[in-house]
Amino acid sequence: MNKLYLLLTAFLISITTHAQLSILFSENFEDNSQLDYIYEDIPPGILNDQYAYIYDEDQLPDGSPSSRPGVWFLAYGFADVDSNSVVFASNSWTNNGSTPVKNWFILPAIQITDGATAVLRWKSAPYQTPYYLDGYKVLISTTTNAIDAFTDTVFVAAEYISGASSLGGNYAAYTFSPGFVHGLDGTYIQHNPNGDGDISTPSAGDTARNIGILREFNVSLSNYDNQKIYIAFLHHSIDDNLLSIDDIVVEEVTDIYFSVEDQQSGFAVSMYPNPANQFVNIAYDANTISSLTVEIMDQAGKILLTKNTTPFTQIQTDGLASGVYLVRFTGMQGSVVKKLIVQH
Ligand SMILES: [Ca+2]
Ligand SMILES: [Ca+2]
Repeated sequence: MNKLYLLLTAFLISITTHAQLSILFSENFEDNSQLDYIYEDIPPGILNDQYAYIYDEDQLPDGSPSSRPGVWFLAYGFADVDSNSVVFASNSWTNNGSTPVKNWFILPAIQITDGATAVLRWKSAPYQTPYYLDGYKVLISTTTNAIDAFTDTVFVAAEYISGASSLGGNYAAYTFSPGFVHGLDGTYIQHNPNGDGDISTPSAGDTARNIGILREFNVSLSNYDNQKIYIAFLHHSIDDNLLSIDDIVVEEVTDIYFSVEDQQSGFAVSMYPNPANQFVNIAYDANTISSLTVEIMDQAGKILLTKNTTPFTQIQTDGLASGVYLVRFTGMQGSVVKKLIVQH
């Protein structure tokens, strides 16, 4: 009896894995000797798919006092908590108030095989915000890695347009281009303790120059099922300062498993990622569940969103505020409630 119990325990543990991730691309910039695949200043579209490219389309000279390169370069993360991480940085300080820099970082070709679950994740941080906040775009091409082939825009970070530094950290008083404004929600910024006026160590009161902390973003690649894609980070900003990106990952889920508890309850349902950012995937075992309705509720039980699912369904969560939600799954068997965390 003892032996049977032990075997059963081992069996339970072995099948409680939820999902198997395939990493299709990953770069954290930590190992300098591993970055030879990144080519510099050869116009993209000429060499083959295995290479990444950094390309200085604007050719504007540096206007900063620091002799910064015209293309992406290796640096340490700007904020104290990021300062041990090597990041990819790009300069927009040109003293040219009308022409944007266009610094491209184009990843090697990536073959998406399970678009329903494929995700691009990365982190970024501006050197300062809101004053002279740097903006950028994430673009996708499904044809070649030439710069005019990047016709799909999947993410836009806003840049500073106008507003004096005397406005401090009052983001509402500044104007920005369309897109995500880093620091607007008061998170992922560092106020600085040293009062020497240097932007690298600005004063505690200089909230116009909060230093950006690396913040993770993700976008679904569900539009690119079974396609070969190229992903580009285009630093596109007019005379601001510096931008960094880090921890770029493209991944997809190849196998989905369901927990024993879920299977025993008759609800072999998997919900991921959790915490969710822009979307959550709902997957269920079509062998045991014929149909399933999903309701996302606030903690008081008010239904915010209802969806009839297929065995694999993606639900956008970018319209939900950060917080804890209840998700009710209802099928022929009855219903079950799980917790979903949304984190922006
Ligand atoms: Ca440039
Ligand atoms: Ca890094």
